[in-house]
Amino acid sequence: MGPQKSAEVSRITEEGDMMGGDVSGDLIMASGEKKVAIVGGGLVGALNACYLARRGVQVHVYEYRGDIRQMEHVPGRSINLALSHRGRSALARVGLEDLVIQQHGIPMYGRMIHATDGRKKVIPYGKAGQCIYSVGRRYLNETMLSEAETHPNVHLHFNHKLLHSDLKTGHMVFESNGREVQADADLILGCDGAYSAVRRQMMKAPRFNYSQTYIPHGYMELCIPPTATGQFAMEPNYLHIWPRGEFMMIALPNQDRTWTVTLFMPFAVFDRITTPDELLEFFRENYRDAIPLIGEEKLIKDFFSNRASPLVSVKCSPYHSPKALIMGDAAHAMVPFYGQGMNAGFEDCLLLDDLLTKHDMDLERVLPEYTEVRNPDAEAICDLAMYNYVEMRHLVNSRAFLMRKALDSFLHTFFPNSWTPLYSMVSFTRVRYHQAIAHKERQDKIVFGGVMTLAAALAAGVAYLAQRGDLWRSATEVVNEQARLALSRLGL
Ligand code: FAD
Ligand code: EGU
Repeated sequence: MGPQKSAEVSRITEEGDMMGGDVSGDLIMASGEKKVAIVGGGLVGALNACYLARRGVQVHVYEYRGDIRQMEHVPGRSINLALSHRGRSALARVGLEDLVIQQHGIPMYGRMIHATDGRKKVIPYGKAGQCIYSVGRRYLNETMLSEAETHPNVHLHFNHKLLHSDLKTGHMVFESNGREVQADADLILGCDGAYSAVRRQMMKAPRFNYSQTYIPHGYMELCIPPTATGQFAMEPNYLHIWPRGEFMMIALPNQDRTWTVTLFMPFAVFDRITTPDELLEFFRENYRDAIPLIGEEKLIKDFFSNRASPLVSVKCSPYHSPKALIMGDAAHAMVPFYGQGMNAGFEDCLLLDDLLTKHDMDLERVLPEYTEVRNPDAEAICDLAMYNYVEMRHLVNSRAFLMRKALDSFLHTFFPNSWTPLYSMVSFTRVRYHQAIAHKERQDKIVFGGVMTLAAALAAGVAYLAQRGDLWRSATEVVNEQARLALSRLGL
């Protein structure tokens, strides 16, 4: 809060009536008069609004930013995202899957790997036709906000920044256009992202677990424009990857035939590139084929007018307080190396919806069960994403790693029903993340067992041959001995 506000703080209460009065512990939201406050109108907050709208409760979304539907440029993170099965399932339940995918999704049927020498190789995601979708963050967010707004019980409050909250009573204080605004709710859904203000409040409660890790890598978004004839400058239906060990670049297609290219590298490397010549030198060495696609001038302009953004991973528990629940990045921010942050956040909405139905809106049952069920899976996908961040550096040089990957897809093509690679379980099923890890560990044992069996068989074979060699030798010796004996008996 700015210091100038203290003198003239205007305290207004929105919506007149305060539904947060019943601190008595009656948290069954059966009536349509109950109020749910969603803090954050980003991807997860907007989807949650669509879900809650259908339950007839009063839904109030408080978003820090202005209405992105009225903005020319939306500042902030990643322009497009990979939408896969979990996210699609969550959109489907509120009737948005087809709209998002058919109108604005660009299918990606596999990865296209760009080698340093410019050679390209496709590795499909799965069986023919299996794909993930590149969708625009802004389009997705706007679509969900507009769907939510079609329900008369949904109220969107833009330019509202949560400053303080009491998660026992449901009381909230916002800053809006320089004024302080108060509100109350029966339930606060903290969907306010990786730097969540609702979570910050939860951290003040005893026995709240929290850990965060910033990785040494940052990311910067660049852009590949359409060709002179207005076409995609690369094969559009793939996720393009330039794996380079310590660095990596990834590109997803946009609706307007541009590409959003995301450069991941250690901040230390970003810092070492200080002049246009150093930048071009770096690109010539590592991403030569991308230079003409981006354009030298544009590359220089965009790189030096941008700055690298940090990547944080957050784990915490529990996700609930008496009258609050954190969801999406607020509960489980992860590094983006599995393309699952939004997908996991959307799946959160599915789970909450399931539990609200199961317990007939009884929050005293819903909230603890939500934490209990979701926490192992959220931490599992945070771990998987972090593991992949480490693993991806071996993508270029480790032969054993590449062979393991090849074996995985080989087994998947021949035993599609019993052999599923981890990425496939993560992106193409709703197998619980923690179970996907367990499944992978079982398969690793089988592969390890298989390799060991093969090695053992090989060793046995060699030993056998060696032994046969010995036998042969001893047999020859025996024969010779017998021959000598026989000859001596004959007196020769
Ligand atoms: P956010 O999208 O961050 O939304 C939070 C909202 O809360 C914002 O609108 C913010 O303005 C608002 N807010 C914050 N504080 C306050 C406050 N105090 N008061 C009121 N409002 C507030 N995920 C995928 O599934 N696939 C991908 O391909 C993918 N790629 C990614 C690439 C990169 C480089 C990054 C960084 C992430 C990627 N993700 C991807 C992850 C994805 O972006 C996030 O998981 C997703 O945006 C989380 O949604 P959210 O609604 O929880 O948080
Ligand atoms: C990273 C940044 C390719 C968008 C992991 C694959 C990602 C995305 C992969 C970003 C990679 C890495 C998978 C999907 C997806 C791959 C996946 C990663 C979308 C193991 C905009 N990852 N991402 N794995 O398989 O399962 O294609 O920023 F480069 S989608 Cl790091 Cl499936």
